[in-house]
Amino acid sequence: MAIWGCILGHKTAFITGVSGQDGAYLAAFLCKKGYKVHGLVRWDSYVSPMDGLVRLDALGLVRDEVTLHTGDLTDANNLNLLIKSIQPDEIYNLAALSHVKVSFETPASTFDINALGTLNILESVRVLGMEDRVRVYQASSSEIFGACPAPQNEDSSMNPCSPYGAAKLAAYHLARIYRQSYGMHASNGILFNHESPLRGEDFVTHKITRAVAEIERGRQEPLLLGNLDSVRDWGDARDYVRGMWMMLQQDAPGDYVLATGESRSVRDFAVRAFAQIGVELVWQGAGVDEQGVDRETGRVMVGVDSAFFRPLELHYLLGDAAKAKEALGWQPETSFDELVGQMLDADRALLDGLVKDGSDVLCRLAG
Ligand code: G4F
Repeated sequence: MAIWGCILGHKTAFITGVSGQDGAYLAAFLCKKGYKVHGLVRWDSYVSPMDGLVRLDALGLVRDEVTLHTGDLTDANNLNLLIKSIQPDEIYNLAALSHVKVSFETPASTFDINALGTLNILESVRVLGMEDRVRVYQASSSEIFGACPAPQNEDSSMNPCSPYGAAKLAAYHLARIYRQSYGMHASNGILFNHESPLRGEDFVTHKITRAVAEIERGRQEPLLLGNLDSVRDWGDARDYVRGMWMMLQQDAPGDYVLATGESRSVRDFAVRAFAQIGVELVWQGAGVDEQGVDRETGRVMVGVDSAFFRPLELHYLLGDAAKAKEALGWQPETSFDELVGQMLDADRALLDGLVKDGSDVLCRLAG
């Protein structure tokens, strides 16, 4: 019989990818719940400020409360030893190469980390004989749906359009196979895009809010984007980490879509962000010559650069999270406008030097 005897507040969680947006928010969330949190970080997280531990720092005490372990998802032996010594009740596998465009440039390492890395976690739990006592959350992605017509839910067909999506689909199936073969409590969270002030600036939402804050402060160059017509279902990362936890509190494992059920184009996102600094964008031209212009002054604020196009684009994502709402009682709490406003405010505060590294603002926003 499974040993779920830990009193809530004394559970131990192991988070891979703890230095990323979701990892940092999840660590903060679990610490607040009284969990003992261990996190896996790559060695270079300690030396590179951009990819490093800034997010944990930004969430205040989290970094002190989290026990960090150096490791790598592709090193099975390392994972084995860590899981054996940590003896987690819950494992959240969030580590991944998460940038879809980059996955076209580094498809092999994307597969190593996103697919083989997941297999290494599942195998560690199995060979250690811990399948009855450990619950595993696998960070799946709406990218697995690819070209499937919207809205997408757990029963939709899966036709990924990128090496990233294909690797995430392999990982999704592995979690299901280990669940069915070995009775493992392994759940897939099929998350649609989720953003926050901690989002990396190479993702389109933060790239936009950062540029808008800079333009508000005198930057002259326009913001250059790729496909303006891409449609995404953008939610708030803080809502989504709560959903991850909820999945692992269920008696039985399962697969759940987390999404807002609202979709907007990249163009819409830019319009909304510029509106917050009093700029009304109007669009002129087409294709790579399209420009977003300030209606009042005629100044070009947004341009298109084909360098940001992908070899194959996933055009339309819109999630149907009815199952998560029904079975988990989960629902998103932050509206789209609040999300855009919070991201912009965090960028403003950082640029104004009100905070050294955004910590104060980010801390307030950690929720
Ligand atoms: O912000 P993005 O890079 O996110 P993308 O590719 O949708 O992936 C994110 O969400 C997935 C969940 O669906 C996660 F699994 C994944 O790990 C990641 O978190 O791009 C969003 C859209 C794309 O269609 C892209 O082509 O924005 C378009 N876009 C237009 N201009 C751009 C840009 N994307 C980026 N990154 N940079 C641009 O300049």
